[in-house]
Amino acid sequence: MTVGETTSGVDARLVHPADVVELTSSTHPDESLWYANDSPQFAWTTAVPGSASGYSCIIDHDPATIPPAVVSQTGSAASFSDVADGVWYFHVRARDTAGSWGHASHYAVRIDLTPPVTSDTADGKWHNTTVAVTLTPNDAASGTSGGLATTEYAIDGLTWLPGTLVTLTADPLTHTTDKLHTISYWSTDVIGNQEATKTCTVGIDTVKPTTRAPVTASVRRGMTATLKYRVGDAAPCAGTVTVTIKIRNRAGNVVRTIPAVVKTADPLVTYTAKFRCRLAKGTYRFSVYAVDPPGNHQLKAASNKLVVR
Ligand SMILES: [Ca+2]
Ligand SMILES: [Ca+2]
Repeated sequence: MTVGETTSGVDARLVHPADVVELTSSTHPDESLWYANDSPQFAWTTAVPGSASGYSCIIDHDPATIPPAVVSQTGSAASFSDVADGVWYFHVRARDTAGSWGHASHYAVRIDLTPPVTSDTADGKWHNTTVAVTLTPNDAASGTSGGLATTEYAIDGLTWLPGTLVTLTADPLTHTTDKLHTISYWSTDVIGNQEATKTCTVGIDTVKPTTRAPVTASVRRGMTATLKYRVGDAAPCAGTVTVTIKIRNRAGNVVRTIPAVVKTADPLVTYTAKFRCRLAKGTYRFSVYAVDPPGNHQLKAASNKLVVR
């Protein structure tokens, strides 16, 4: 509570008999602390008990508001409800029985009923290298620093750990961490308002896709050639691969590239690539390349013969 103004720590004016003293709050007893209570109550007395004939009260966000010289109530207590989150200041001054107003008194209340909101940097995509996900809690009232503020996360529903940096390790040698990982997380603010658990996903896939070209192709020059192929990618994976086909002559030079297409990775499905064949008569080889969304390329491109008659 602050009574009137001071200069250099010395009270700069005389005490008015109706000055409000002992302004307290039973609901928010410490002005420096946050409370999860939006119904603050205040009570006070005057310097000379019984000297007041009425009071002027206001609650706002300004620490130094002087309530107007208009009696708003006669009792020496006030309460409010549904007060929004934030720092508020209750102001009160009293009028004595002769109509003279005392100095204003002020009381700060800090209200926070709202949990923080945590954001994440997960992209929900598949990766073949280690991924770091950053969790960032935000809280407009009591904040996320100190007190009961914390952020906790769990990877795939396992151990909950405090922290804001989540590392999903990729191991291309053992593939043991390959998975569509789910990160669960929540934060609390300084006074412990807890956010409902949120989740995000990050896929780790270090396994290369595979291609097959089980059928020899044959085409009359000038007609449409049909190249058959299959593509696979072991789970866990995104389920699609980007396929490119290159046709080489006997010397090994690429003479035609079939533009990349995205296909569902299913080793049981035979796909076809068609093109109008203007290649010279002869024997060629077509090779099927695949890359999965995280960027793993097939180890050995399947290939087969293309005969142009
Ligand atoms: Ca809060
Ligand atoms: Ca893969």
